[in-house]
Amino acid sequence: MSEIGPQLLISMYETAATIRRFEQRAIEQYRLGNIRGYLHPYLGEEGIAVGAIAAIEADDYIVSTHRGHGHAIAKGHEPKRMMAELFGKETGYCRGRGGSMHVASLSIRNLGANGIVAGGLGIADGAAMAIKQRGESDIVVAFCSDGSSAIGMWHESLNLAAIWDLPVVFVLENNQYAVVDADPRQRPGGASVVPRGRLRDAGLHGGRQRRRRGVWRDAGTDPAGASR
Ligand SMILES: Cc1ncc(C[n+]2csc(CCOP(=O)(O)OP(=O)(O)O)c2C)c(N)n1
Ligand SMILES: [Mg+2]
Repeated sequence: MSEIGPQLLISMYETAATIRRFEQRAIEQYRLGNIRGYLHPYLGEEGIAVGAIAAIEADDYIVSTHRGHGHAIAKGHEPKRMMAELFGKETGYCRGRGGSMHVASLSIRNLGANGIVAGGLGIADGAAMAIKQRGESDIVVAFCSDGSSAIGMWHESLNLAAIWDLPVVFVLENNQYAVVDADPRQRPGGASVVPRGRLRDAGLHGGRQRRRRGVWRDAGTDPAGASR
């Protein structure tokens, strides 16, 4: 993908609007008591999943978070089957066994949402290592949260991805809160997570790397230029 034309923009908007509508409906049904367990909506964060996933190919992988409905829909999950999963139905993506926090589909190359904060990141590194060992050109996009940056798995995964030169891109979704802790309370001196989570040369090489970098810049989300 070299440029973002009107057609792509429209389809990205449609996907974002679908996620928004899905979440509004899920919240409504949760409040009615029709969805059991926890529900972590992606309301307001739609643009991150849509933008990041528009920049990759269908055969690339994603790893999601505890707030994963938007990632899944942006990657190609059907909203109806997603909702069936939330309702615990057999017709859901994981036959209703996963629910809101464990939606996954290998055929869509979504390696799964995860109830453990930062838990998906080790899986992302593992998948990226497999891709590298098989000599394939796919990449893994690993979504993570600001709260996850205080967890050991986050540090280990970014470090291993860097020293093993793995084809994984970490996308940190900083909504500035981890449960009740606002961003400045999460780190000493309120240090921003951006410099620590800055995308390094994440094992992408040649034209593919340049192409993807171009997309990040076009989308205005180039982490090297990001600031808070
Ligand atoms: C390892 C671990 N510790 C604690 C929790 C409980 N918990 C659920 S969500 C969350 C943090 C949420 O904040 P953040 O990671 O920034 O994600 P957000 O909900 O803001 O998207 C925590 C601590 C958990 N799920 N996993
Ligand atoms: Mg947060």
